[in-house]
Amino acid sequence: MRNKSECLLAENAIMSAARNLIFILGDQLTLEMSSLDGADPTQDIILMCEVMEEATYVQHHKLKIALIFSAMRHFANELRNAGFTVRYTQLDDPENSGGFTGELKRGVRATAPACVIVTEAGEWRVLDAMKSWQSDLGIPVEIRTDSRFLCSGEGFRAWAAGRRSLTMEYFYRDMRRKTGLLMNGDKPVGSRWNFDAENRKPAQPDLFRPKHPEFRPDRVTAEVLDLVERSFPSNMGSTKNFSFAVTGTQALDAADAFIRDFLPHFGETQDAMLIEEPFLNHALLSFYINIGLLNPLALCRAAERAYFEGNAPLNAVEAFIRQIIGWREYIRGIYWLKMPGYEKSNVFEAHRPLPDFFWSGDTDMACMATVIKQTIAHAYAHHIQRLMVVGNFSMLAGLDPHLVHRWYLEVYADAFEWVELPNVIGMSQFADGGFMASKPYASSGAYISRMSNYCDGCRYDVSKKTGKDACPFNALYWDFLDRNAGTLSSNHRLAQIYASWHRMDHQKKVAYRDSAASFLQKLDAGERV
Ligand code: FAD
Ligand code: DLZ
Ligand code: SF4
Repeated sequence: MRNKSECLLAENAIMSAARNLIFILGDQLTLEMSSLDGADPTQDIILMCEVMEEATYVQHHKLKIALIFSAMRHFANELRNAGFTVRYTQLDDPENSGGFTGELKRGVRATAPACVIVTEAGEWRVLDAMKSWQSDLGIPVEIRTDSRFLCSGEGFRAWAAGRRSLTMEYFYRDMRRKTGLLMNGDKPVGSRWNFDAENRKPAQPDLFRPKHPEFRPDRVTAEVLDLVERSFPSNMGSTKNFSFAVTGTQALDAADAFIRDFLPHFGETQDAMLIEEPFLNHALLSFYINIGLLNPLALCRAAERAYFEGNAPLNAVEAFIRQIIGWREYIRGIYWLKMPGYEKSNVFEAHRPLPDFFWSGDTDMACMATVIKQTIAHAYAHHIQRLMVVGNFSMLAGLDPHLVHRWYLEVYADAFEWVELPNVIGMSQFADGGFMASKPYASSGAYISRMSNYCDGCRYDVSKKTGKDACPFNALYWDFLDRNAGTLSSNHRLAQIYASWHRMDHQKKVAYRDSAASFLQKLDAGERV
């Protein structure tokens, strides 16, 4: 790997091939990409490719592949309109080598550049491959930092060094200071850093809640949808109702709609779940932010403006900004701190395979059925659905965290390993033993009942603790704590819960254990649960 100045020197030395080949990946779709800094449309060439290696490293949801390919093709057109020459390989191109390295080699052979320029990949797997490109190709390869993030991998490592615990809240405050977002000098606007005490209420169905914007496929998208249906017929979902934004302009329209119609209520319904309203006041913007169609900092500035102009309350705006400059950046920091190897974390030694209903939603548990069916339909579920329904069930039932991670990477359109893996392994499965979260996000059915209307129509009874009609989350919750007491009972945040378990009548404990065992037996036998 060479640095920028070495690359320019190499370029000057080989005057006959002074052009650079700029390689843009499918989640780097913005003219602001660092790989394009200083690019010269009159001589540099852009390389983009749809490759089977990326499309099959997990069996991605059809909508996810379609979004990425369509956004890539639209971005290639945007680059052409800006005067660049784009070498674009489509998936079904007979010459397609099937992988990033192969396509880069073909691109170098065809264009004889002085230098290859890329922005660092978001995923460890791809960055690792990038590091061998220079020796593979025999020409300089310049890997630039991804300037879309506020905190680099090294920056996070420095922040984490010497801390006993990596509390997100402190990291977030540093990001507030760094960006000046919602700051009055060195003090937070409203004199508090965090307004979550005013957030997180249950919600009622609201016929008058505005609809999230939908974008009709154009000709470019229609071709991609056809390609995806032909090439990945057995992947999850259908492209029939594809309505994602696929250009930066459309994504900005989606962001404007969010800030106008949903941001004012964002905080208060952040944890709520309703059968009839899968999206509530969530942003539905992660897919666009993660592939480069929206700039995260610009989005936060737009949300901040809504507060200062009196269009959204502080509790909502602060919560939204915290998700992006706090959680999103923190999660990425954890990824680079812990990779490689983080994906193998399994502190509870859980080895149960995922039940078939994870791919169909065919289960009597109304909460799981709702979230999984919604995931199949939209390649989307909001945070609490991912964390407290599917994630919670997976951890309580002892599903293998590595398989859980692969499922999340497959099914959500916003899933890229750098953001998905710490959310699953660290936050939702506690598989890293508490490196990231101070206690497991485990709950019985009571939490789901309080925050949703799922239990109303469920065949299980959330108020029953044990027995075949009782909500399975109830017995699984205590059984999880009991079977993992060796790992968890010394956690001071769980002290009261373990004290309740120890005080519990022996017969009651046996009933919980038996109920959990018979549920898990049915699960293992592939019976309907
Ligand atoms: P909103 O709820 O409206 O939040 C606004 C924005 O904040 C999001 O667009 C996102 O950019 C950011 N954000 C919020 N929470 C997080 C978080 N924990 N980590 C990172 N960014 C966050 N997010 C992904 O982008 N990709 C994933 O693959 C992913 N997998 C997840 C898996 C699990 C088990 C959990 C618990 C969370 C996961 N998240 C993931 C985080 C979060 O659930 C999604 O970012 C969010 O649901 C996206 O929907 P939204 O745009 O409507 O977000
Ligand atoms: C997710 C994805 C898929 C499905 N396909 C492609 C592709 O064909 N070409 C491409 O450039 N990118 C794709 N991506 C996104 C990449 O997986 C992502 O850019 C890397 O994982 C970054 O680390
Ligand atoms: Fe889910 Fe239990 Fe409620 Fe049914 S009763 S929806 S299984 S929490």
